[in-house]
Amino acid sequence: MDKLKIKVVGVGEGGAKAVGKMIAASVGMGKDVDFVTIGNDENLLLVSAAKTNIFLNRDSTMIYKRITAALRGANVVVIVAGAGSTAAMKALPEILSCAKNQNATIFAFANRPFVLESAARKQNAEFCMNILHREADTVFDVPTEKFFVFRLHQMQVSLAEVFEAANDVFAQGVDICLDMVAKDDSLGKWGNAAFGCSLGFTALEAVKAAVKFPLLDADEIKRASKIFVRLTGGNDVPAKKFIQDMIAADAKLFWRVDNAASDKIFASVVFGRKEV
Ligand SMILES: Nc1nc2c(ncn2[C@@H]2O[C@H](COP(=O)(O)OP(=O)(O)OP(=O)(O)O)[C@@H](O)[C@H]2O)c(=O)[nH]1
Ligand SMILES: [Mg+2]
Repeated sequence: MDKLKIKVVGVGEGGAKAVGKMIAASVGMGKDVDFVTIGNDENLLLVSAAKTNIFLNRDSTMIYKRITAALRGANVVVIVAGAGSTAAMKALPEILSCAKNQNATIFAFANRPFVLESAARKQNAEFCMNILHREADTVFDVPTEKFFVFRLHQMQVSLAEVFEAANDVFAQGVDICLDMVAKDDSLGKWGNAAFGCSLGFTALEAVKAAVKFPLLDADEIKRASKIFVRLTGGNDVPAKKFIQDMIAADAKLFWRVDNAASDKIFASVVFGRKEV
């Protein structure tokens, strides 16, 4: 197959900020990736480094046209959004229908509102998560509370800092997924999924820490039906044995080792959960 054409779409303020982080971190380097943001805040879109920025306060025919033009030709569409946002309410149905119409594989990274957010946001999130689970091939559905742990070293943590952590973590997740689909585009269907990553001095140490990543439940690895592991170098034999010993007998393991000039090994794992 020809090189995959990938579109990463940040929806709302959160999605746009996560996309900004990805661009700054060169996520998707060497791949055919375009970044798109879609939102209500024109000022935020004005400072965006994404290739296309779509303002939502227009008539809906115009919005659909612009989304269609932005996603044209994509084999893979990756959506990043705060699921409680009005932007997601408005844009997600359009993005999903447009991506489906061109048979793109759809990934979504979405966070649910924090417990103290409004009932309206929680309602938005219910709607948005439902359509994502129904229409996307892979959904990383994360309660915002889970991101607190990334700022635990701070004395006081504001919600803005927790969102900032969410954006960092999602940027990392998108990076992993872009490698996952680049390896084999049939890897695109992971259902209700979760991911983790970590540095280690050895590949074994790195994978052990990655499977304990705070977004993962304790027994996630045992429940997974598909597992993708990416390592940057190291002796991967002990790491592979560790993973193989943990996963279910009928689970499918995809393994990838890249070379990187660093003393430390970086491990990333993605789990496709078994339906229970
Ligand atoms: N990942 C992430 N989520 C965020 C961020 N800021 C807010 N959220 C979540 O997303 C929802 C709010 O959406 P925003 O990202 O602010 O989107 P918006 O386009 O400003 O839409 P509205 O705020 O609803 O008008 C909230 O329910 C939060 O849980 C962020 O920076 N990153
Ligand atoms: Mg907002």
